[in-house]
Amino acid sequence: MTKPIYVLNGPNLNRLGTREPEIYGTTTLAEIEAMCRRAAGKHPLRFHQSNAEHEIIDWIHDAIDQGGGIIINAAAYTFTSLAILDALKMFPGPIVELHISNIHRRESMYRNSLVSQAATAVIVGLGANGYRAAVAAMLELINRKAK
Ligand code: CA2
Repeated sequence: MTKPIYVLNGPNLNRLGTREPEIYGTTTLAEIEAMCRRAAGKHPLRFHQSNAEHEIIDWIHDAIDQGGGIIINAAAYTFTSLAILDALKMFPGPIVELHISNIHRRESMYRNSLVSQAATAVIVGLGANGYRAAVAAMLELINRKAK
């Protein structure tokens, strides 16, 4: 059975496309989900967003039990959540950390990602297209491991 790719999104990302378009663009999260599903093709994909830390942790636990890879935009939890980092460290497969904006060009509080300590790869600054790139990269990482 093919293990699904989990695409996990953190707080406030459900409001994408509604404000700060100069930083985050105009694409909504629903459009990003459709983009991810197209990029994944036949590969199963679970797409989630929550404003609650514990829900994100529960989805990481689901992925530990049944996922092939995790793509995560933990939003503000990226910089604060040791609990999300601890959960990600338990995941045995590839993890792609993703940010729509280039966090390294921003204020200092956005530069120290905890998630990066568990990530296989990091994609930042490609806007919503970063999700498409992340799914393509994840398929390669999963297939490379399977060979
Ligand atoms: O660039 C990213 O993807 C971020 O993870 C987005 C987070 C921010 O805390 C990170 O530093 C970088 C914030 C998301 C805020 O959500 C918005 C939703 C609608 C409009 C504007 C922002």
